[in-house]
Order: sequence, then structure tokens, then C-alpha cells
Amino acid sequence: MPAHAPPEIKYTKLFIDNEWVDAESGKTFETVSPIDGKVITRVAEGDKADIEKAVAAARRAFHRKSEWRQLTASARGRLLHRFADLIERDREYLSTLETIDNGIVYAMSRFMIERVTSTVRFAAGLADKVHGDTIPSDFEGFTYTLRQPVGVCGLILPWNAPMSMFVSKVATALAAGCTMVVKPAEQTPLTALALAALLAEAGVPRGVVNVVNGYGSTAGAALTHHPHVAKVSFTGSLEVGKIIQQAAGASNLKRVTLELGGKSPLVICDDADLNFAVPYAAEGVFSLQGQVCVAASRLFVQSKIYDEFVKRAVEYAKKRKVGNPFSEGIQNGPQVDEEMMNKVLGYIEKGKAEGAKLLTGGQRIGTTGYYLEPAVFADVTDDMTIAKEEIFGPVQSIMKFETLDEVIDRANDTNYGLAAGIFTTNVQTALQFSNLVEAGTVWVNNYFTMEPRIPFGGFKDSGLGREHGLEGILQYLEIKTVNIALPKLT
Ligand code: TXE
Repeated sequence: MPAHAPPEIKYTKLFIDNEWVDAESGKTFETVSPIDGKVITRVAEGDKADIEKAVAAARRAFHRKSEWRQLTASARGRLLHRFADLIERDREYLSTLETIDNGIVYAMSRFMIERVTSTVRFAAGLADKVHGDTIPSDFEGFTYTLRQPVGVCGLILPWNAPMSMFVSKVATALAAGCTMVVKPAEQTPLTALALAALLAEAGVPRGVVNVVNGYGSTAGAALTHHPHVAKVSFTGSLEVGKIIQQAAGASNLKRVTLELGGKSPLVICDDADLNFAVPYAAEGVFSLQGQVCVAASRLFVQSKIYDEFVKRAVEYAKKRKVGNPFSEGIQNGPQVDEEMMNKVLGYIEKGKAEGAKLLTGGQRIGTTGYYLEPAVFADVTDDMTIAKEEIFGPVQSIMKFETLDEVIDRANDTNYGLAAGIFTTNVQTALQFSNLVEAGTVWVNNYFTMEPRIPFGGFKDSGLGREHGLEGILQYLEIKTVNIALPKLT
């Protein structure tokens, strides 16, 4: 199928116990394409009653005698490889669907699907490589540990990278042997349903993966309060992350992993090569329309190169091509919906009102779809709203600094701690910054490097736990210690 042809929408119902079903209430909701603001289709709107059904199915599938629990770890790995093969087979269809629903530039969607399959294959390989230890205890006997799946998981997804988020959580939980109920973001339900169909085709037994579309305050809340859900993995806003942790505590002390927002500092030192630093800094905040949790949204530039950097940053931003994400050469598509676009425009107004210098961009483009010109603010100070709050849009905020010591304190002066970056040719500066900055990921002379094998997550308000890497799967496993008495032979 040509990339730009409207894709056939095959799945719009809920996926429970490997069957496509309507919501108990019969309700549906619209999913709108941000490309033109038009309704793509209506999707079943699940709520508490559907979550009940889905959790019951996942619980049956987790019973010790179920087909799923009888599978060996290596068989789970083979199943995940089959899933990856099917994603590869349908890569164009899935990428097109993702672009229509989310607005992500098609070329980026195609690039990201390669990462999606490598995430699934990494999880597949991990399935039979996670094991316990034997412990030389003082106890007269033999002590060992087992790592066992935590149980039914509630996986709550955001809209900014729907397929990547789906596989990061689902493939890892499957590798661990869990069963699950997925609640995709209400803005972008379509690729999750298409991926669920591929899981069934790959041979995932009934009830292991269930997908319930719906809103956060209904379906999402029901999942986080459910007494039979053992763990919740959530990616989204800090505000909702706090609500989820409270729900976990108020119900059954669910295990919780949270990947929340950020206000990530990127530091450009005066010895940096600007030919690299300027594009990296721009891509760091403009890619995916700025709708990235690790966006380089606080850019600190050292005073000696500040004027030259700002000049080049503005030139770079002005050249960025914004438009229909299926068109050749386009670098930025639309924001995900009208609400998010207006939120970003509100921050731009605040920036101007509080005295930052808007040097380019910051306007809506046209009246169809939700397109924004990339904005560059200079002379931003730490106390301004645009330097403190997550904007989640294509807005570069440039600040000046003098010394490394000063910029480390300023970089850390935030409640967030997801990522940080530095461009410098001095290895000592790079190491000192990397040691002292409060962030889950640090990039030196690069930005955005993320792989399935590299653990990812936040310090402070940016989250709890890690996804990806070996750490990622451990979050879906419980440790059990076994002590076997073994009296000495006399
Ligand atoms: O997030 P929400 P929104 C940040 C970003 C963005 C802001 C708001 O700054 O501007 O959050 O985005 C579900 N119980 N990020 O409103 O509401 C909801 O249905 C259970 C950062 O879209 O957190 C959706 O599936 N679930 C981020 C998911 O939570 C609930 C990615 C995320 O929605 C719920 C997205 C509830 N009470 C936004 N309320 C990142 N870390 O990458 C909502 N949800």
C-alpha cells in the first residue's frame, strides 16, 4: 500500500480474551486525525465494566494451569519473535496508521517501527535469560532465588509514541510471563488494536493480552484501583502519575513503575563544535513536534558562544519544514490535538509576557490541522514559566551560563530528572557533569540515544523504576527465596 493512502481501519472494538467485543455500555468515541482535524473512525469506549471483564480474562490466563503458564520461557521468546516478524510484515500499514492517528512524520514512523521490532526481539531474547541466584547463606542448607512473574499488569499508555510505548511495556511483560490489560491513550487508540491483532496471530493464548480503549478517569482509574491487578506501568503526566501511585496504595499495594515528564537540561560549552551542537539541540526539542518526555527543553549556552549559537539556532529553526506528515521532506507534523496545540501556544504567550525574546516561530500554521512553527526563545531566565514547566511542544528556550559549577546547580534546580545532555570537547567537563547532574540518562555529544538494551527512567518527579534493559524486565518479576534444610551427613 502506498504510504499516503488512507489505511483500512480493521479494528475498532475492545480486545478481551482474544475476541473483539463492543463496550458493555455500547458507547464509542471518536478518534481524530491531527493532520486535518477530521474524524478517522469511532472506537469502542471501555469503562469500569469492561476493565472488570478484561482483568478477569487476564487473571484466568495467569492461573497456574493455564496454557500461558505452561509455556516455557524459551517458548515465550519464540512467540515474541513471531510477533516481531508480523510487525515487520505489516510495517507500512502500521506506520501509516500511526501517522494518521498521531501526526508523527511518516519517515519517523517508519524509522521508529524498526526500533519497535528490535524492542520486541530484545524482550524475546531476554525471556529465557532471567534467573535467580544461589546464595551461600549461614543457614544449614541450600538457599536460592526464583524470579517469577508478578501477575496481572495494567499498562497505561500515552499518545506521543503509541506503538513504541505499547511494545516497551507489552513485550517486556510477556517475556516475564505476566498477563495484562492495556489502556491506550484516548487520542491514539488505533495502532494498539492493530498490534493486539498481531499478538493473537502470533499465537498469544486467550486472555494474556487484553486492550481496553477508554478515558483515563474511567477505564484508567478502574485499572489502577482493581484489587486483582498486581502491577501498573504508566507513562504520562506527573499529575496522573501521582494519582496512580495513590490508587496503588489505596487498593492492593500494586507495584508501580512510572515514566513521567521532564524538563531536561542540555548544556553547550564554549569548546563545543557548533556544527554538531546546533542541530542536535534543535532536533532535541523539535523532533516529534517536541512531544517527547526527554525533550531538550532547557538549553544552557556558555556566554562566550551565546550570541553565535543563538544566531545559528534561529537559522536552523527557520529552515525546518512543517506540514502534512506524509509529504516528502517534512520534518514536523501537527501537534497531537487541538488541546495540546493550544497548551503550547499558551506557553509561548507566557514566555513573551514574562520577558523572554521570541526570535522566530511560535504561531499556528493555517487553520486546518494543528501545526505550529518551531519557536526559539532567547534570554530565558530560570524563573520563567517556560523554563520550569513541561511544554511538550516545539519550543526552544535558550539560557546563558558562565561556569560549569553554576550550570550544574541550575540544571538540577528542577523537580524533574529524566535526561540531560552536554556538548563539550573536554572529557573532564563531560565526566564531572555526568556524575553530578540529577537525571536518569545523560548524553555527551549526542542526544536521544535510546535502545531496548539501555535502561531508561527518571530521577525525582520524572518517575519510578526503569524500562528497557535488564532492569526493565525485573520490574515485572517478583523474587522468591527458597531455603532448603540440608543437615550435614555425620
Ligand atoms: O497526559 P495524561 P495528557 C505530559 C506532557 C503533556 C501532559 C498532559 O507534558 O502535555 O503530560 O498529557 C491516562 N487514572 N506527558 O493529558 O493525562 C490517559 O487516559 C489512570 C508526558 O495526555 O497523563 C492516558 O492513557 N489513567 C508523557 C495516559 O494516562 C489515567 C507522555 C496519559 O495521559 C488517568 C504524555 C487516571 N486518573 C504526556 N488520567 C511522557 N512521559 O512521555 C489519565 N489517564
